[in-house]
Amino acid sequence: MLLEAIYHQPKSQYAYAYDNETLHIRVRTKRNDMDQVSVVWGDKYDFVPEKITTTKMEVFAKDTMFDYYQVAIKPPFRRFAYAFKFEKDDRTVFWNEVGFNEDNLSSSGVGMLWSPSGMFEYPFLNNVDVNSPPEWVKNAVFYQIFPERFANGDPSLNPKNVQAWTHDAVPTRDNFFGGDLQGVIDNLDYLKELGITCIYFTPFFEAFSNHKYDTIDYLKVDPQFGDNDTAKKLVKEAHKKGIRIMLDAVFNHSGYFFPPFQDVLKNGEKSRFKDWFHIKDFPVITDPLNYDTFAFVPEMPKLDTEHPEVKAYLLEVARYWVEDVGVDGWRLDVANEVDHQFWRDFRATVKKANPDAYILGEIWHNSMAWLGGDQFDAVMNYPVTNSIIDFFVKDEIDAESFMGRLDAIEISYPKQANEVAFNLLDSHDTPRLLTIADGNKQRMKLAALFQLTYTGAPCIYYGDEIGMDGGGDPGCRKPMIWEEEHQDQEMFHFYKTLIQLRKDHSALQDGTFRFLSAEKDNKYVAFERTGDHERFIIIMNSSESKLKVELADISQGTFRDVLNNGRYEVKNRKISAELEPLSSVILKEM
Ligand code: ARE
Repeated sequence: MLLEAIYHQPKSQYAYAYDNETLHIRVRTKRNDMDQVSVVWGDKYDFVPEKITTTKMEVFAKDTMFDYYQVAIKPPFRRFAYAFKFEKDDRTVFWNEVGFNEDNLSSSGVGMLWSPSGMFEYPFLNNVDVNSPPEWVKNAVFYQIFPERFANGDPSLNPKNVQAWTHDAVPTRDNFFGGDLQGVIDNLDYLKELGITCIYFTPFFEAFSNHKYDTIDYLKVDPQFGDNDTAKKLVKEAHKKGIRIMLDAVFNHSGYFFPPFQDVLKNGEKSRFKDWFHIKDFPVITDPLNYDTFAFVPEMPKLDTEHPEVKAYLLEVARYWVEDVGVDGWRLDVANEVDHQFWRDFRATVKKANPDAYILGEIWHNSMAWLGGDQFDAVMNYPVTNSIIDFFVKDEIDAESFMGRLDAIEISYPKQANEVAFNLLDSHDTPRLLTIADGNKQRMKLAALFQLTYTGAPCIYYGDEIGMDGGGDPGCRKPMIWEEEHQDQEMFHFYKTLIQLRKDHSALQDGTFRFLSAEKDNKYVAFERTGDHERFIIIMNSSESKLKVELADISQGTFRDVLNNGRYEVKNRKISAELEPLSSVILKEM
């Protein structure tokens, strides 16, 4: 037993409330080190040996170095004092807040050295502290739209010098193509046919650039896209078709032409808005920059979200779009550079307007500091994006590392945050998936198939479903291709089929996920997804060779290949399959 590898932290992703009565307790050990791990627990106000319970834990995640054990417990009085019990061969070790203990144990594991004061503790499960993301997100399939580039439904709004909307148009940092909100309304049936259930819009508020991340007026739709009535119509029409709407909140910074910033430029220290930003000295100059900005972009002055007026203004913006216009969620731009207290108040405001609204932070790194229940429901899951791409698309890691990376992400967050994680493969900030795959559509499909059968809410970047390509910003922002002869219809059919499969089976949405095979040096993985009455086994061959695979330790059952209709039997707890290079089988228990 390697005691040094053991880790647990009370009141963290290792000990949290999953719902109003259930606590999840997790502990880390060295990989393959223990025969058994348990939680030994009791009520802190009635901590007597007869009332101590021992509950076995199960391994729920592994990486190359560690096993992670988890158990769900419903303590009768919603509070709980606990220790861990580790067993290997003849050795038993207990661990509580005081330390490791092998001596002086009674048979229940509660010896003289054990008192509630030495135990780990979950003091009380208060409902308001439970991280409870909206249920609908577990079943959602998102679709990201960059409004300037999806469809032009109202040419009368076209900006000057609009470029021709052709399949080979080239986006630059500052050209315009005339996309607008009416264009989205006109194509809701297309999106419905694809099967998506929520649109994530990058910003559509009044701004100067084509991407609109440099806001001028947060309460107004950009005149190139329509007006607030168009936005209301869009929300109404989308809702009628069962499609929700999420907007982009760019609250870290405003745009250069935001009137308060213009006032500061004009009136300097005398401006009543001088404290709305982080200005180091006056007059304000851009070279060298003497105010804080997003990155080093002068057009994006950083807002002081601690300032009461700024805060009140932005919270009203958050409320307005949710309550008065009816949008269903906010994606928060540069979320990790805005103060935590702002986000706590933002959450209170948004959830008051609509308790079911989804709050999604744009954070590319570990985000536990925002996912404790008081700030965001989820984050854009770029660490998952990168793992999927490195394994299926770039062929840079083996199956064991792939599993290790995904499981390490899973253990980083409470289960409810993973269930509504925003799993994207590309976006307006990255090259398109097909381009990352160097045009290899089989590899692109492997990545998409994994995304659409994995835990968390998948998001498709507009146009991927018809085989669009494009490099990093601005290459990934081409106008959507609408001419059918230039669309990859087979790709559309692939996405549509998988989206429908996911929507038809809750096991693929919030069912349990478990790797069945992810071995060192292998280029294939197998995993199981189980729900209340359903079980799927999915095998994915990410190598350029044919694969013959036999999975062991599978409980009895007969399976059907849902995409190709073959029949598979479990014999002697084994199931075998043969796969073509770069292909997958999705087996559903019959
Ligand atoms: C423009 C040009 C770029 C140029 C840049 C800087 O297009 O080619 O490099 O200016 O001069 C928006 C526009 C961009 C625009 C940018 C600045 O969409 O086109 O770029 O404004 O005007 C980090 C942040 C993350 C941020 C990314 C871009 O953490 O929040 O950088 N993403 C959001 C939006 C963007 C948006 C902005 C922020 C600004 O999604 O679209 O840009 O409002 C690593 C790091 C991450 C880093 C990531 C990407 O993984 O760990 O922290 O994200 O790379 O760089």
